[in-house]
Parts: sequence; C-alpha cells; structure tokens
Amino acid sequence: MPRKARTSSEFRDALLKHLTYTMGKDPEHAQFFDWRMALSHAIRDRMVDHWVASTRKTYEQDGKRVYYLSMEFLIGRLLEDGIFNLDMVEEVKEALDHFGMDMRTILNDEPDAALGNGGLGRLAACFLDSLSTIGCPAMGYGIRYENGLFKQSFVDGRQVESPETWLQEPHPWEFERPEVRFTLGFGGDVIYENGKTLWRPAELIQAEAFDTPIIGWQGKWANTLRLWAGRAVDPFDLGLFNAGDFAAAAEHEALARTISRVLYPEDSNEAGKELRLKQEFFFSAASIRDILRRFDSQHDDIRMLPKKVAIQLNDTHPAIAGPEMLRILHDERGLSFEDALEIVHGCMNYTNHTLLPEALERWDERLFGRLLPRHLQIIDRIDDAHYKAHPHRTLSARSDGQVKMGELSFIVANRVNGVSALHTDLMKKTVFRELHELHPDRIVNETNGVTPRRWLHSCNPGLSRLITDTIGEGWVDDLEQLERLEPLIGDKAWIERFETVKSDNKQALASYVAQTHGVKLNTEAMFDVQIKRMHEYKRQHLNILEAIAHWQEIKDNPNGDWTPRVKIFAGKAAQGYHFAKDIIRLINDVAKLVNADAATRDYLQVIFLPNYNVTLAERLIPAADLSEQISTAGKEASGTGNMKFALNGALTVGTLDGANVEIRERVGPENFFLFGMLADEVMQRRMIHDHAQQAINADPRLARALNALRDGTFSPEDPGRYTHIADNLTWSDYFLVCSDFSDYWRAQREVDEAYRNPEKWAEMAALNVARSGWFSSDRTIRGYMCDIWGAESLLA
Ligand code: 26Q
Repeated sequence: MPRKARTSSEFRDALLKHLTYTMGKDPEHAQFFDWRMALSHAIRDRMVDHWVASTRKTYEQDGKRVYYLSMEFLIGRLLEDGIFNLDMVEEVKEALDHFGMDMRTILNDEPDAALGNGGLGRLAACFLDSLSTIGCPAMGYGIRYENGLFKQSFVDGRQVESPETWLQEPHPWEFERPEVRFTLGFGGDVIYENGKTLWRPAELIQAEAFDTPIIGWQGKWANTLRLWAGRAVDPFDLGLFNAGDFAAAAEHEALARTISRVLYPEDSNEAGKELRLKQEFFFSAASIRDILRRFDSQHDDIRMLPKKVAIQLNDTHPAIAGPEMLRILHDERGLSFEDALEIVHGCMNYTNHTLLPEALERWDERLFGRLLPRHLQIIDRIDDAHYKAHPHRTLSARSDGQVKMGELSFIVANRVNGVSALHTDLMKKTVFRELHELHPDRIVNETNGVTPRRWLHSCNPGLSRLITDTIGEGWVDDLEQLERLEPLIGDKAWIERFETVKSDNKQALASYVAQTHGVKLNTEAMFDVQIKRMHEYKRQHLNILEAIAHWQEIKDNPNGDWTPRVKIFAGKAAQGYHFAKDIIRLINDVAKLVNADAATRDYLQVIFLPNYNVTLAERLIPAADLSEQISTAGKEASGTGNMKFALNGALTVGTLDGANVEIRERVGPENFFLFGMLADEVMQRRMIHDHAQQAINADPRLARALNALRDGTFSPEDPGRYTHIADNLTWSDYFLVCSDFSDYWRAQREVDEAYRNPEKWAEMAALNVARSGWFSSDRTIRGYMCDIWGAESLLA
C-alpha cells in the first residue's frame, strides 16, 4: 500500500481502536503505558502487511536464504524504529497530538531490549535492519532471554548491578508460536544399533519460538527475528501436585526455563560454565532443526541444501550448530559422514570478533562430553577428516583436553571472516596462522558497518533534516550519497546550519543530564565522549589519567587560556571484572573532586553516566564533538561506535586499531587525531621488560598523575584505594597505557588547539559526515551476500 494513502484520521482511528479493544481503556483514563501499547500495536499492524508479503515472496522465489545465528541481539527500542522505517513520524505526531499526547514522552516509556553485551550484539541488530532494507531473505536466530544485560547504578561511585526485567510488562512486538516447538536433549549415552550410531539423551527440554518482524526502510521488506524460549517437555506433574508436593510439581518447568533466563554478562570468556554451553546448544540445535524443516517443506534432495541455505555463525557461540547438523544428516538421515560433512561445510560460515586469547571459547572435554557425548565423537571425526586431507598438520578442534570452538568453526566453515581490514590481517598472522596456510582462500574481510536509519536518521533528526534539505532523502538507504555534501562545506551559511545542529544536540543532552543527574554541563565546552564496555584494552584509564594530568596543569595556572572540555564516560563492567570496576570508581571519584573545584570547573568537567545502553548511546552520539577510540593497537577487532560518532559529526582521537584505520583513510588523516603505537610496535614494546617505568621516567606529567592515584588525592577517606591501579600501570601495564601516554597527551593538545577555531572544526566534522557513507551496514551486508552467502535481494 502506498504509504501516504492512509490519512492521518485513519491512523488516529487505528490508535483509538487499539487503546479501546487491545488495552481496554478509554482515553480519559489511559496512562502513558496504555498509549504506548496502543501505538505499538497500531504500528505493528502496518508492519504485518509487509511482513506477510515478504514471507510469501520468499517462499515463492525459493532463492537462497540466510540464517544469522547469534547469542546476542542488542536491539534497543523498537517503536521509534518502526515509526521511522515506516516513515510515519508526522502521522503519529498528529494522531497523538489530537489526544493531547506527546510523541517523545510515549517513545521514552519503552524499555530497551538489551539482549546483548555490546559490539557483537549491536552489530547483529544493525545487520537485521540492513538485511530487511536490502530485501535479502533472511532470519535471525537467538535466545529470548528473560533478563537482558544487567542494569548498572552507582553507590558511592561503585558499580552495582541489578536484574533487567524487560519482559515484566507485555512486549508488543513478538508473536508467540506455540506450534513451533522442538524437543532437544542433553547428556545420556551413545548407542549402536543395527550398524547405526544413535544418541539417547537423558534430559529433554523444549524450545519454543517467538517471532519479531524486522521491517526495513520504507517497509519494502520485512524479515523475522526468531528467538527461542526454554519450556518443559512435561510442564506440570499432576501426580506430585495431587500428592501435595506443589513446589516439586512445577519444578520441571522452572528448570527448563532457566536455560533462557539470563544473558551471560561477560564480553569475554570466563572459565566454561555449564549453563552457557547448554544455552549455546539449545538455540543452535533448535535453529538447525527449524532450518531443515523449512528446507524439507520445499525440497526433497538434501544435497541441494548449500544452494538454498547460508548459515552465519556470529562468533563461535553457535559453533555447535555444525556438529549438530552433521549428527542429524549422518546419524538420523543416514548420509555418509563424508557427504554430510560436505553439505554442512557448504552452508556454514563463521565471523570472528576477537583476537584476545582469553575470549576464544574452549570447553573442558569432560564437561562437553557429559552434556553432548555424541557431538564429542563427531568433532573427533571432523578432526580425522581434516587430518586425512592435510596430514602434515596436527591442528585440531579437540586437543589438550579441550574442545576449541575457534578451530572447530574454522574447519567446518566455508568462509571465515574478520570484521575490519587490520583484524582480518592479524587473524591470518596470529590465531589462525596455520589454518590459514592450509586454507588460504577461506578467510575474507567484511568491515563492520552501522545502520544509518537508527544511527543518523532517527537518533539525530536535526542533522538528518539538514542532509535531506541539502541532497534529498536518498542517503537513508544509499549512505555514500553523503559525499554530495562535500561541496557545501565551503558554504558559510550551510556550515552555520551544521554548527547549529550540533549545538542544539548538546543543549538537549545537557538538559537531559541536568534533569536525570542534577549536573549542569557547560555546553560551550567540547563534549569529549568515551562510551563502550569497560575493558583494560579499551583503556578508559588512559583517558582518565590524561584528564587528571590536565586538571593538575590547569590548577598550576588557573588563569591560563584553556580550551574548556566536558569528559563524558559511560559503560558497564562485567560483574567479576574487578579491575574494570575499579576504573569506574576512579572516574567517579575524579569527577567528584574535579567538578567541585572552583579553580578548574570552567575548563574541565568529568561525568560518568550510569547504565549505558542503546538508548543512551542514541542521546550521546549526536551531541559529541570528540570521539575517544583509544584501544591498544591490535586489540579492538573493529569497533562500531567509532563509525557512529564520525557519521554524526564528531572528530576522532584514536589509535591505528580496528576500523579506526579505515575511518582515518576515508575521512582523511587531516580530519582525524592519530596517536599511539602501531600493532607491531606494541608487540615489540612488550619485549622491553621495564617499558612502563621508562615511559613514566620520561614524562613528568604521567608520573605526577600516577602519584595522585597513590597519595589518595581522589579518595582522601581511603587513600590506598587506587594504589593497585598505579602499581599495575607501573609494574606490568600489559595494555601500554604508560607507553602511549605522551603521544596521547600531544594529540589531545592538538584537539584543544583545533577546537579553538570553530569554523575549521565544523568543516572537519562535516567532512567526517560526508565521507562516512561507506560505514553503512548496508554496504557490509552486500559484502556478505556477494563474498560469503551467494544470496540475492528479492526487491525488484
Ligand atoms: C563467550 C563465552 C562465555 C560468555 C561470554 C562470551 C562472550 C560474549 C560476548 C564473548 C564475547 C562477546 C562479545 C564480543 C564483542 O562484542 N566483540 C566486539 O564485536 C564487535 C562487532 O564485530 C567489534 O566491533 C568489537 O571490536 C569487538 O570487541
């Protein structure tokens, strides 16, 4: 249906109908919640038309389908996304206006769907958006966690976690599919019967599907996100109940549900946890069965599978999907092991997101064998087959008493990809060096991207409007059109409009921070933002040490001509990651002292905003002047926040790490503040046993800042609080904070200098916008479709 064909009064009626018949309220008594639900249902109705049409077309065309298996989908809010993708902003505003409701207030009532930890989960969500925008027939598979990523608050500056409960109120976007259920097993034995090998699991559980429509730009296409929830096979034991044991009667169900209860809140692998492995098998096995069932409904020849199905493993978390598919084809359907392996290999692909050794998944083979005895045997056979083909090597998925999910994924996959040029290059040279030598064509690069619908059009309406006024609306699904802004950057009137947008966004953020946290930010100052998971390799401590040194220097000369800055941090630390949590506390303690210092507060403010999530990122990124991307070179696989900032007109201070390298190439080195060692220099530097002390001795500013950690400046009531951080940086400093400090300081002073020339700064920022079009996840997905999946768009 043409999108403007329905009049706004029609939409108003639809809204009122849902308020009345779905929510059972009359407008007089409706709460924000009721309005949000009514609006969500009215919007959802519009999505469903497109969704049904897309599903029908996918079946009719019978092309190759893409399945994206991911333990995480960090979606954020869906209502605003839906309204923007359906291009219904004005209609919705008008309708709500009619009832005296404000759209912003309603949208802000929605909780985030936080089914992910960070970059990997958010990437999966951007990919879903792009797959639908492009019209690629695809489906996302994951877990319907009842509790998403924990909520973070601060008590005396310390991180405190509490459960996140997004499903406590009704979730209007999902469709429960009680008819789509699979029974899965764990444990038990492997038996041999009539020449066949069969697995007889001891414990059974059901996976039930919940579907969410994912609508693309202007509703031209919609795919499905299918999330699995754990259910008991035999939910309620009436015998026990009648015998009076009420708790035991419901126990099955409670146990079954724990499998989809919580998201593991780690962004790197801590020692193998049984429940985590169960979750991985649970959703991978359910997804594989669903994929095979759908294939079978349209085809009889299983050998056609690689022509019709491409499966993408989002990191190794769903790697067990490979052995499970093999088990079904070989054990259950009777294909030879070799044929089964060839089919599986033809379908599977694997994306690696990290080179950090501690984040590569490995399972103790005893634990693995206890839960998945048959899969352990299958993994051995995969190793055997690989060894037969490449006898001169002994690389294997199972060795040293462990099951190595990275090796397993590599061996099973048809294509293996990294997420930025540098990362892919390092994969070939480090973790997968030997496997890459055996399979030199297997590794490809697909540099990450972000969806411009959410990360520009919807989160930054001011900039979106300016761009559309200048070059039309085509950029929203063809982001490289932003290049056409470049000629305007010399135009004084245009650049003034560009500056006004940024300054309005800063005002908006400042009023939000004033309202929610009671802190008044200086909007004349540069907004310098570092937002991401807390991790030593991301080096939030480098940033705060520089802030401390800067503060000390301002105090030495309070009448100096300083460039005012507001340093904004946000990010969660894994519960068990004590060092990261101490960095949060340090930043909060520094903020407390510095913000209260009358001598410096006009020049330097520091704030750590609690509970970083997608929605907070949507507020912060449009308001940023400076983006901090300062990881130790070689450690950040790609980064995607870096792209969002550049696209919203922030300049980057950053190392040559991950996608920073490609961002700098594209926006131009003169529009990027580079500092720090390169990846190979980092490796060299670590060979010097006293690298940190050398750096400290050479830089009195660094020495003084570290001293302030030691002498209790920021924790007078507990002077020893930060000694261990200073000690760590002085005596070990694996992430080379000290070694990069001086160059970081230099880059920051160049940033100060540049900010003092507002016209020049605005030009540089606008060039960042104009040249960031390549970082659209639409471009990334086209790359996967062409290089990895061999899939085609079904849009005319
Ligand atoms: C593994 C085992 C057990 C428990 C948890 C995990 C686990 C969970 C999440 C391991 C890793 C993750 C997340 C990794 C991640 O977010 N990586 C980021 O991926 C982004 C998208 O490619 C990149 O841009 C980032 O550079 C990378 O850090």
